Amino acid sequence: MQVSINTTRRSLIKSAVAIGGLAAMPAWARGVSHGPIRQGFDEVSGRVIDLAVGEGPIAVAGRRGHAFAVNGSIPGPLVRLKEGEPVTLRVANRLAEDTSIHWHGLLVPFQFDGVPGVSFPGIKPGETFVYEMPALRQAGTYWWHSHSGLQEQAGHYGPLIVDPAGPDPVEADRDYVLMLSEFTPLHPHTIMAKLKKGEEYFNRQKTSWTDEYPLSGADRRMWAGMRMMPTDIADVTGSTYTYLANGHAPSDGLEYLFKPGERVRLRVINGSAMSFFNVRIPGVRMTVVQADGKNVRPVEVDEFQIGTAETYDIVVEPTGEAHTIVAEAMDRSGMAVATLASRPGARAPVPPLRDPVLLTMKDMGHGSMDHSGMDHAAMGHDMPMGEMDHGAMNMRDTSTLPADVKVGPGLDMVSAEPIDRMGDPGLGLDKIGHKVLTYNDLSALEPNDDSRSPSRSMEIHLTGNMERYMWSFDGKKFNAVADQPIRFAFNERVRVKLVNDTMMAHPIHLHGHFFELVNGADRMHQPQKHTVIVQPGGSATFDLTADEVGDWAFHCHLLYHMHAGMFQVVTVASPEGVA
Ligand SMILES: [Cu+2]
Repeated sequence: MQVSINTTRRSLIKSAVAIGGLAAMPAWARGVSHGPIRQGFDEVSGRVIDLAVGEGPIAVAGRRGHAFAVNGSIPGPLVRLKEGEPVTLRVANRLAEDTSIHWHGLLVPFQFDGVPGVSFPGIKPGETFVYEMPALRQAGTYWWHSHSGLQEQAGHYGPLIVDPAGPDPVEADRDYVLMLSEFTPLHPHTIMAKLKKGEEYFNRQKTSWTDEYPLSGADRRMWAGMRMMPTDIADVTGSTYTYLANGHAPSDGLEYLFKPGERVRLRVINGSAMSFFNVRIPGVRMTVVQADGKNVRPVEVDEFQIGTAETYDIVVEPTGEAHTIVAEAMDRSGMAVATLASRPGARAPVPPLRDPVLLTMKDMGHGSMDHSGMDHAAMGHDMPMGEMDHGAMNMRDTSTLPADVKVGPGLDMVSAEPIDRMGDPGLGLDKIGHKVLTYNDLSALEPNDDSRSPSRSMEIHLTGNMERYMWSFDGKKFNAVADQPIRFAFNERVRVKLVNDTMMAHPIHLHGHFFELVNGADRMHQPQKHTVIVQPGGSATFDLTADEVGDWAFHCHLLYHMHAGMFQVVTVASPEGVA
């Protein structure tokens, strides 16, 4: 299995699309094929692009399932667009249910953002919806996916690249996409039902009295006393997921060819429904050059964690015969694998999964009293954990919450001391012994265009009740009928602080905009992102210029969290005098 998206082939495909047009419409586009779904993707480009959403059987690493696919493959085709050019995307629905496509990270008129119930009614079975995009105002690596129900988990997603109008500041000899995702033979609604019954359903790394985790008896009593689990890292795990690289299981042997000395650009897209990945290429340093589609000042790292819906572009200069690209699920329950190969079939060793991750006091909102291992001396005492009075540690002191947070069954934890965790490399990576990317390493390559300081600040709490699998913002589960949107005046500049009152990391995504991480970079170089991970028990802050008029989704990108209610609508009012 080889990938070779080289320039020659790309231009061939382009011309084929341009010449062939609709006359050569393949079977899937006519809606007649319900044959097996292919793994891996083709490329589509041009001024008019046709996409068809269908369904069919799929087999991944010997396991069979039923899946949704766009243009007959999972992931769906790489949509390749050009900055400065308009594009028409026609999406035909060949399913028996409604569908949609959201263009993740693209700045588009809100009626083409593709969120049913927020920006358009959705696409009915048999219908074709035409997205008319005006000249694109950006370049970079993005992706697209269904925003209808749980379709994304079933295969409805694909990569999207916008090539820059001018020269690309990132120079590379090879340009590849690495889209990470998951396959499960389970129906997404089955997963949702199991999570509702018990959030720990998929966790096969639970602590027990006979496990080998480095926990003392006192640690264990403390966690038990709180009725919480220090291994509660991911809701859905490798016990049901096969982790995919461009739709391929590790055993498929996905390959990226290179010649030693070449600069290889890898566009890493986390297109998963529920998984964070730790990405590394043992023996090869990676230079991060883009985050969420925006160029950043190059940062050299050995590893980075990528949250659901984030993208990172990296450049590597491999020298060996072969190097393994490892995308390990954050909870270490499995990995997606690919190979940088100097000749077809060349392989490097695949490292074993590292030890499972344990949550710490920091992840429970006690940022200033991290008891996990090493920090006792720094706290000015070396008292063993068991002697501290954890019974007195109130996990649900609601007195510190702002008045607009609803206190009820939807909220089982409040972060007592939520510290800013944007300097955090991500769960399990703080003592790894090599350089791991953090948000604080990122700065914008080009200066930002809004130099104003924010005129208003707001705080939004990420809330949940793990036991009941309830997820929300500010304790209020989203309800399309009753909800009051978050309102911004046109062109208003707001500083938004997200406080995580849960023990899970949430990747929070705002549609239609980029926001700037408040990460210590000078204001003109705060990195722009469309998705930000808020670490457990901690906070993350961004500045937003609300200059895209319309109604926009704002949600956790963990699919089942969004589905359970961690979702809100952001409304940006029209400028005065404009309808
Ligand atoms: Cu979430």
